[in-house]
Amino acid sequence: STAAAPETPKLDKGELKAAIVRHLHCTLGTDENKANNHAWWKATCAAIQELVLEGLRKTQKSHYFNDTRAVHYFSAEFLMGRLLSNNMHNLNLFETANDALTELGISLTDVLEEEPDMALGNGGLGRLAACFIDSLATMEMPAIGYGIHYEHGLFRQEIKNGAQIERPDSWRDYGNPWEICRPESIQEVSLYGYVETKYGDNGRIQKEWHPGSIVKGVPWDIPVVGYGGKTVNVLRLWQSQSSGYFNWDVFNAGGYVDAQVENVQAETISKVLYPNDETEAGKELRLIQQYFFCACSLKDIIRRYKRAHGDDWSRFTDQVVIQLNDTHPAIAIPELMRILVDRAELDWDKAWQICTKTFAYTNHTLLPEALEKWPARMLEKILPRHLEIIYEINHRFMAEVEKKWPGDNAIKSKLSIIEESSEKMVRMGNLSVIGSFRVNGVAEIHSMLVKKNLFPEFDQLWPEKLTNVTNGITPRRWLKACNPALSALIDKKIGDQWPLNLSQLTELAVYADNKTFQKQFMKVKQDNKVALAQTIKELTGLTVNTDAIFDIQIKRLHEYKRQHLNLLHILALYRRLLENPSYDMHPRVFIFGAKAAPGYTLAKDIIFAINKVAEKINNDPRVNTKLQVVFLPNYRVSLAEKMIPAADVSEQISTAGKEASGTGNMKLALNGAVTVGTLDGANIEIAEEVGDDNIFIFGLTVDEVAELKRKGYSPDDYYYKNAEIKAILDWLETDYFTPGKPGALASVKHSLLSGGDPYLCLADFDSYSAAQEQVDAAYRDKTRWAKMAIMNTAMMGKFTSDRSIKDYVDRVWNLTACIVEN
Ligand code: 26Y
Repeated sequence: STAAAPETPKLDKGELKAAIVRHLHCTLGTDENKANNHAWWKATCAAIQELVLEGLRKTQKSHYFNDTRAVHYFSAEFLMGRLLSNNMHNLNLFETANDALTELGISLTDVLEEEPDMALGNGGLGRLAACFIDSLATMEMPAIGYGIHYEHGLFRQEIKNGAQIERPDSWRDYGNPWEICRPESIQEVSLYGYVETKYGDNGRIQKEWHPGSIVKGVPWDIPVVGYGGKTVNVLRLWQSQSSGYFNWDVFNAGGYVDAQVENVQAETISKVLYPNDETEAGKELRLIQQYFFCACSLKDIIRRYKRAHGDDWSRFTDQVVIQLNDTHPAIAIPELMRILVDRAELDWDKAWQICTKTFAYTNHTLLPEALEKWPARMLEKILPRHLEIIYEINHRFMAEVEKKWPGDNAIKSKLSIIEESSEKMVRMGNLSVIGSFRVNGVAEIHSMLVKKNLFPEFDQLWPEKLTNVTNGITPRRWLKACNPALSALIDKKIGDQWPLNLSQLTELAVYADNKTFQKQFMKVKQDNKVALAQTIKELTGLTVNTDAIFDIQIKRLHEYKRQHLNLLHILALYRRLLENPSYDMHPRVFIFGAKAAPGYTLAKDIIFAINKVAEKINNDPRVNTKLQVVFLPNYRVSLAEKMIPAADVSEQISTAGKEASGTGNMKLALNGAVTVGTLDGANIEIAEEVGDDNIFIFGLTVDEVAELKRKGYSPDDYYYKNAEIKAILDWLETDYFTPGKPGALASVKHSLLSGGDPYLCLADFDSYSAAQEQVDAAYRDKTRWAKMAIMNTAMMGKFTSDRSIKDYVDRVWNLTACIVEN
């Protein structure tokens, strides 16, 4: 590993104590007697931030003097979670801080709870970006994350009478101690207006965009501390602000009130994160958000490049690589072309050569509803010059297609950036493939499907372009910090270098059969379950049985992820227990965490159904010693950190071919949970690593799903042929779970019948139920289960995000580490 080893802490306990108290006095204006936990949190952050900023200065100096090539990770989402604990761990100051605060009479655990999550993302894609910037800094790679400084992150979820309510997330209301405003790097971004065609003296056609309005982008920098504390990179997030001379098309010298309207419009751009994932939100504001952060970021990159290289563009692609996290920042491609052609006056071919050596694109989904398309009319209104450039890119690309497939109009219309539907649409996926030098999927099977089903012709045209980089997770947050007891046990057995070289965990495998180690490992799990039970009690009032199997499904609520398949199985267990009170099963607690997109009705209905079924089962003394169901509200990074260490079973049950990778699957397995999963996404690679004995695979494969769909899938067949399925679905339509309100859960039933069930829940039900019986049997054999759990932790080395980053470095970015001197 190229990463640096953790150093002795830069401060001792006494110095840290003094720094915290100094900030309590001089930054917070309070004292030890008056300060509440929030003030202690802020003072502790400020003390840590001093060291962080020292590292930042040294890093920036090193990068500047070495004139390093850097990756620029463009992402509309960065799901960072909390930073204090992470920064302390990465600076090797966690223990010191714990001791320092203890001596001050303060609990570090309580102080950490004061920090609001930085929830500037929806789920997997946003959290992946956060893990990647952690690994980049740890591996001492010159890198910068670029995104949006949303005023409101993903909504806070409340559950009222079983239903999801969305409340605004106000993570910055009392200040963010980590961010630094950089007014010296403010950028301006144009919108709307029209394009003028001019004829230059050289006879050359010149295009000039006369914008209708201009907004300011204010950068906020969040330091990203690598493990070991040497490299400190930055995450630069743009906040929109009125430029003062905001001048909308129809603006006429209005007064003070009109000026306020402009301010509001400009500030709206970075106001909220769109709470959708996997379903396209065709909103004008979303396009403006995307363009806003891409344009600011490109200007920032070019300013930095010009400071070192002046107007000589010849070295640009040696210094700059831009990774597009899905198509959300794809508008950066025509924006760079505009800058090069209209502003720098390079000829098209030269500009295009630069562009296609600069961008690489990661695809995260095959679901058609998540592939972004923008109406050409909308682009024309907001970004008129960009639409022209896209047409020109497409025109030239179509000529290439004609060369490869002469006269084949079907292929042309499929590969065209422009979809000639009743309303002309711009396909951002096609634009991203055409404008990038590399395109990757996020797990082996997903990348294979990207090649075979999504972009087969692009793969024929450019056989080197499409590739795979399997996702990963940072073991610093997702084992060392979130599971201190397991980390300490691992340290004792194999030393403390595993956070930097996760493959070392295989050294645990020799202890998988060792009775003493099994006891120690399962004792840690048990303690973590007791701690989670306490959290469950606080959040829901429910007392759960900590001797039960903790069976956890945590992820966004979506039909393809099939939380409702889990629910059907819970209902099956409930029925079996009612019909046969001595039905033999080990007690199990099913635990869910999930947010639904606010406009996704069926997803919200499934949350409601889970909560109503939970209420009934938990209050039914006939079954509740064996079966309990918990829905934990407001699932987020900091709650995941409490749930994952306590999981016995990890539910990864998406329809084969639908989950691009999954990353929660990796976090749970790393913490010793055993997966019940389909052959989908990274589950396949997890199964390869842990071995068939240490995972429960069920369900149709990708090929079998395709075959069933081809033959014509009819869920009603299963309903009428399988008495248990019929009974369960009919049960949902009664008022059993919603007394006095029959039919309140009927939408879930009907979504699964008569031409419904698009994700084949009923087809996979029996196989799932059988897998769950195997889980039950395995858990009752304590030795067998302990071995399985240990083997999961031991074999997860592949899934460190350090390995993913190494793959990107080798196969996409071509970076070299820059060692930062201390
Ligand atoms: C177009 C817009 C509404 C949109 C916004 C967010 C579309 C998609 C998304 C987010 C997608 C996402 O989170 N995808 C997940 O990416 C993870 C990281 O690669 C994968 O592990 C996971 O399988 C995939 O669903």
